[in-house]
Amino acid sequence: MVTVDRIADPWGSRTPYGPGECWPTRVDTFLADGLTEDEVDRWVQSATILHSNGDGLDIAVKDGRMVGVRGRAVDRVNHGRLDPKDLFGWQANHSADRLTTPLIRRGGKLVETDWDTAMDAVAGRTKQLLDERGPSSVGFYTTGQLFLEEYYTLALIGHGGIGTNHMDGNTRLCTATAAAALKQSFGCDGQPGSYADIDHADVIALYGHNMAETQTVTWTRILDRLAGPNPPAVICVDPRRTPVARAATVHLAPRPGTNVVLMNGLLHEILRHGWIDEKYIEDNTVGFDELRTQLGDYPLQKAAEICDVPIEDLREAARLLGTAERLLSTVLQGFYQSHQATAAAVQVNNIHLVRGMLGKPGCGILQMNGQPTAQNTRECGADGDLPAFRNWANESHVEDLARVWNIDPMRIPHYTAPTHLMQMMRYVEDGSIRFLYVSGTNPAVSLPELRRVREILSQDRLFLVVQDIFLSETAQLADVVLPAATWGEKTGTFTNTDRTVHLSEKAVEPPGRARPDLDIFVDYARRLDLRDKDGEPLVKWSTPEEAFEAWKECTAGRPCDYTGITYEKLRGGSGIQWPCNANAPDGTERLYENGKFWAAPDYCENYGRDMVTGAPVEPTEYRALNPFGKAIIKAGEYLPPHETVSDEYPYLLTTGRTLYHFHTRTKTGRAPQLQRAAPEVWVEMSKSDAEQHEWSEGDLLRIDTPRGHVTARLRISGIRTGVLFLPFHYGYWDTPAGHEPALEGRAANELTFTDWDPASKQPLFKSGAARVERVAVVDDGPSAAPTTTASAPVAGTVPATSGGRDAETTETFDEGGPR
Ligand SMILES: Nc1nc2c(c(=O)[nH]1)N[C@H]1C(S)=C(S)[C@@H](COP(=O)(O)OP(=O)(O)OC[C@H]3O[C@@H](n4cnc5c(=O)[nH]c(N)nc54)[C@H](O)[C@@H]3O)O[C@H]1N2
Ligand SMILES: Nc1nc2c(c(=O)[nH]1)N[C@H]1C(S)=C(S)[C@@H](COP(=O)(O)OP(=O)(O)OC[C@H]3O[C@@H](n4cnc5c(=O)[nH]c(N)nc54)[C@H](O)[C@@H]3O)O[C@H]1N2
Ligand SMILES: [Mo]
Repeated sequence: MVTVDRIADPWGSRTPYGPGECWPTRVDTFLADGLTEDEVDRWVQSATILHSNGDGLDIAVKDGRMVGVRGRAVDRVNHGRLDPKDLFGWQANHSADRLTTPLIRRGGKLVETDWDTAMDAVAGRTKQLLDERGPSSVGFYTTGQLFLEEYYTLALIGHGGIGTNHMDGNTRLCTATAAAALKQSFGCDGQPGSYADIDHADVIALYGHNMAETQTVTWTRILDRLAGPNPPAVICVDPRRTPVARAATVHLAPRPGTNVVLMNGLLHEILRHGWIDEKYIEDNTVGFDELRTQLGDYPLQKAAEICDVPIEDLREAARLLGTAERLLSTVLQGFYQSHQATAAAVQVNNIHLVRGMLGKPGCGILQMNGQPTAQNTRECGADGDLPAFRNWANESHVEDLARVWNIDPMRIPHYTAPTHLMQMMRYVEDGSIRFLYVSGTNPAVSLPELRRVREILSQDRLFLVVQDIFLSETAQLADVVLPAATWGEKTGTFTNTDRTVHLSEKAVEPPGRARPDLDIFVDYARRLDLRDKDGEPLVKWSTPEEAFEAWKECTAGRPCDYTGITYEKLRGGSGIQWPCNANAPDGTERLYENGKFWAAPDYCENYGRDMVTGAPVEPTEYRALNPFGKAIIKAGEYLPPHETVSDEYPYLLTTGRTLYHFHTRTKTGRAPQLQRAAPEVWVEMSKSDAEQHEWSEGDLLRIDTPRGHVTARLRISGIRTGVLFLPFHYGYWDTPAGHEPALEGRAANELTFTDWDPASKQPLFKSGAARVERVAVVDDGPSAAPTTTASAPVAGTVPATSGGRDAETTETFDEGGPR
């Protein structure tokens, strides 16, 4: 056993291994207040909730309180390891400022109330609007952070009970493009690959994915391969010098907004060399000829110029991709939150399709998720899909769903695709949506163009319900605030990026009168008196396990088949990958083995969309294109971004994450070790840009776009010249009293604009142009940005980020220690 400061060393000790070997176990433990494992009363099984990895862990309980966490050695995902956010973030559950009682707005102020009063107000306003204005006046905006059972219940209430088409999740901001890209290429959502592909791959390509900071345990698996015999080559596509870039064999740092041309250039080169599997293409795909024609316009030289990347680096990346024997690709927000998000992400799928690299060990595609339970938001239909990957444009799928729910098919709106969030916000702005029920998300910090968002959410005519665990920036604008119990205080299941389903058991009681989200939704349905066609209650369950059993019925015969999973089966061991049914009782590691896809016209989840206009492909058109349900190769034409640099706004602005914080920091900002590691907002700029202005590390800068401004201290980092980066974690809940949000200007989304990818409708957080000026020379040292991450300073004089005594954790190894 060794002791490690996991703030100073976020990835912990190496356990090197070679290709095809099993990733060694390393069990990470953190117990608060110097407790030892012997002093813990109970360990309660769960999985991690601050990213999409789904690392198995046990929660330590003493005297009815959480006191720590320990990774689960038996879990297929993490083999015992934990991320710093998971080691320390649970402490937020015990914060003194948790919401413990419902709040209602009276005389302009939020005041405490009881559950009956609060829920009667919520259900009462819903009924009133349904009578006066119909179902389209009611909207739901949920998250990727609740449990499967909760989403399925919400989807039933919204789609089946109230009959509104206005239901989406913050997954729209997060993984809408992952889903869209999978639907475009394979006719259906669901990751083809498995995390275990890391054990086999000889080339790993990460596209716009800072995995080292955002899926740290999966990155540890790659680091362990890199430290072992016959390590894989790593390709990184990111304009910043992230820890991934630092470890990469080839780092391509394109100009933001040029991903499609980069991908087309790489594909052009792959085709030019004939690095393709013609038999695979012939047997298993449609659309290759169009791709070949399209790629004629994208010689490598053009990509090098538009992306401003050295052509030798592009050539080397293409060679690695083209000659890989086992290629693993991962894609995330650097692609998904750009204009042309879907077009870019689909080109990654195309590389695998033309090379026949799918459904075999090491040949995975991970169109990554971000949030821990985003996969379930999508599967359950709480986000602009129908449950269990049913196709809203296929009448027989809607009828089948109505059968499961025992309602008339006409009750389920399907005249058009479910409304996406950005459109819902427009409807709220216009006043056609008058009731918005927000659960588990904080749009007043996480949506683009915050000044507009605040205006929309504070309108008098809008009835805003916010179900959260803290009085977030959004909750402060609500008419009713519902206090939720969260992870560790309630039971449920959730599914990670590689389709692994975990059970998370209740470990402790929620604070005060807070209730699990499931109980609140069920209560809401009861008060609305929603009924099926026999007059029975529409929502027929009240416990998580009952909800799970109902969900299983809904998934029978669909791609995400859960029928072989039970709570009992999830207890004790590892998570299980869907599909899991009578044919695959232990789950399914990889999809699309032997070129079998879920893309048949009668079965597929979606017919796809035009990637330039976003128009849905018509069923007849799809049937003609893909009668036998093969994989679909879709070419993408490069279009320049809508907003780009000008004399007035000469910098490209991009935003994203740091290792130590999760989103709007409602949890990580309340965990002292994490908050200390990244206490305030900063802005990253390259050394040459800073030198040109004669600005120094730590200077206070003001960043402006036409939407607003942010002030932040300068970190001179390895970012691409001409690009600025802001972390988006810093909202206003912990700014000192008396500071006006708009004046304070520290949330990155004050700057971002209202625009989205046409196919996935995902907003563009990684584009835009900005101007920057210095407002003060600060000579009390460097900015507070972490030094261990992408924000590493170029100057060697900045003190290293470290955690200190209360950040010490332990690591326990298989056979006596790290090799
Ligand atoms: N520590 C931490 N981990 C998290 C989260 C968190 O908040 N904190 N959130 C979770 C969630 S919900 C998500 S969605 C994921 C997100 O995980 P990531 O996508 O890995 O995180 P981001 O920082 O948003 O963006 C990734 C990278 O995109 C790069 N980028 C910016 N513009 C471009 C571009 O035009 N082209 C390319 N190729 N790259 C570009 C940025 O420099 C950045 O390093 O992380 C999950 N894990
Ligand atoms: N500029 C910029 N903006 C971005 C991004 C970016 O990269 N750049 N990334 C986008 C992405 S990928 C994402 S995922 C979003 C995230 O944006 P949000 O979803 O708005 O961020 P969170 O802070 O995770 O908000 C979750 C809320 O749910 C609450 N909560 C936690 N657990 C529970 C629970 O069990 N029940 C209930 N009811 N509530 C709970 C938390 O207290 C918090 O208020 O941000 C997006 N916005
Ligand atoms: Mo996300």
